[in-house]
Amino acid sequence: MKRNIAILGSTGSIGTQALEVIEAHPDLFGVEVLTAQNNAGLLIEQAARFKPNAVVITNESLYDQVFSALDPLDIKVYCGEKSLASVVENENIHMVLTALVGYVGLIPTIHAIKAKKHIALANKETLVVAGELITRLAEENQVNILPVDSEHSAIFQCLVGEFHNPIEKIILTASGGPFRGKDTDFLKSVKKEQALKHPNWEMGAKITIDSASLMNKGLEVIEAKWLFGLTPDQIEVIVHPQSIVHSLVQFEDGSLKAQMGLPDMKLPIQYALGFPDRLKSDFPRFDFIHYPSLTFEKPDIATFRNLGFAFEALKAGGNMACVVNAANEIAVDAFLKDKVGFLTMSEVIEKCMNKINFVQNPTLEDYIETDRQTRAFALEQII
Ligand code: MN3
Repeated sequence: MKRNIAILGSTGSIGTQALEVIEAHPDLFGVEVLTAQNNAGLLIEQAARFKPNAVVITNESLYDQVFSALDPLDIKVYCGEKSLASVVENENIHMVLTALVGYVGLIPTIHAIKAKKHIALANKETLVVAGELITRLAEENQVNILPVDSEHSAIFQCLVGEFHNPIEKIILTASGGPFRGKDTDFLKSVKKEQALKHPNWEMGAKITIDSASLMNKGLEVIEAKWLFGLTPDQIEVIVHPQSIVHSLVQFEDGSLKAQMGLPDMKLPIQYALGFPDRLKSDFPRFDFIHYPSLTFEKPDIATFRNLGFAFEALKAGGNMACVVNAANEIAVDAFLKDKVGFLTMSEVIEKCMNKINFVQNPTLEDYIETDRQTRAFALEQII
C-alpha cells in the first residue's frame, strides 16, 4: 500500500528534497498535503505536479493567487497558520514530514501526533521547545517519531537491531561550520554573507546561521536527548569537518557504531519515509580515495558559546530550552537583517536565560507563554 505523506514546508530545502525522493518512488509514496509560507509560485508548481488533496499557504495575502491556480485542478486550498494544524488530521495521511523552520512547527506536530500520524521530524525546534510533551504524546498515541536530521538519523540507523541494548553514550558530529578555528576577534565583525557559506551542507538560512554559531549542534544535543532518552552526560559533540561520519553510538561493551556517507539530506529523508526499508537510490556514493583523512577535534565552546548554553538548558530542564530556542530565533532573524553582530546573538540568548521565569514542569500553555515572553524580551535587547 502507498504511504501518503503530508509535507509541512514543502518549498524549503528539506521539502523540495523530500519531493525528489517521493518522485523517485511513485509506487511507494503519494503526496496528500503540501504547505508553504510565502513561496506561492513554487507551491502551485509542486501541487500541479504531485496532485495533493490539499495545500496550505500560511501567508493569507497569497491565498487568492494559490486558490485561482489550484481550484481548477480540484485541489483544496487553505490559508493561515491555524490551517496547518487541521490539515494534518486528514484521514488519508500516513506520515507527516515536519520541515517547517522554528517554533511554528510545534502546534501542527502536536495535532498530527494526536491524529495518530507518524512523524518524520525535520523540525528539530519542536523537540527542543517541548521534548517532554512531544515524546509523551507520541508514546500515548503510539506513533513513531523518525528523525530526518542527519546526525539523529545516523544514530537511529546504528540502533536498528539494538533497541534492547542500552546506549552508553552517543557522539554527535559537527562540521564546525564556516568559522571553525576562528577566534572571538574575528567573529566580532563577520557578516551574514560569510556566515551563510556552509562548507558541506546546502540548507536554509536559519539553520546555516545556527551551524556557523554551533547553535545548531546545541539544538541537536537537546533533540537527541528526547529522541533517544539520554541524560546530558551521555551526549558528546565532536567536530568532524568532512561531514562523512554522521554520528556514532557507543554501547555498554565499548563498541562504537557509526553511520557514514556523503553529506546529502536525501538519504536521511528517504530512510525516514521508507523505514524500516532501505530503498534503492542513485545518490552519489562515498569513495575513501577522495577522502584520505577523516579528522576529529574538540568543539571550541569558549568561542562558540551557544553550544554551552544548550547543555546548560538541558541540565536545567523545564522551559529553559524553550527560552534558548525563542531567543535564538529572534537573534538569528536580527543577524540576518544586519541589526546585530554575530557575537551579540549569544549575548541575547544569555540575557534571556537569566531573565525569563523558570518553570520546572511546563504545560503546553507554559511553553506558549515562555516563547512569547522570551521573544518580547529578546527584541528589547536588540533595538
Ligand atoms: Mn543536523
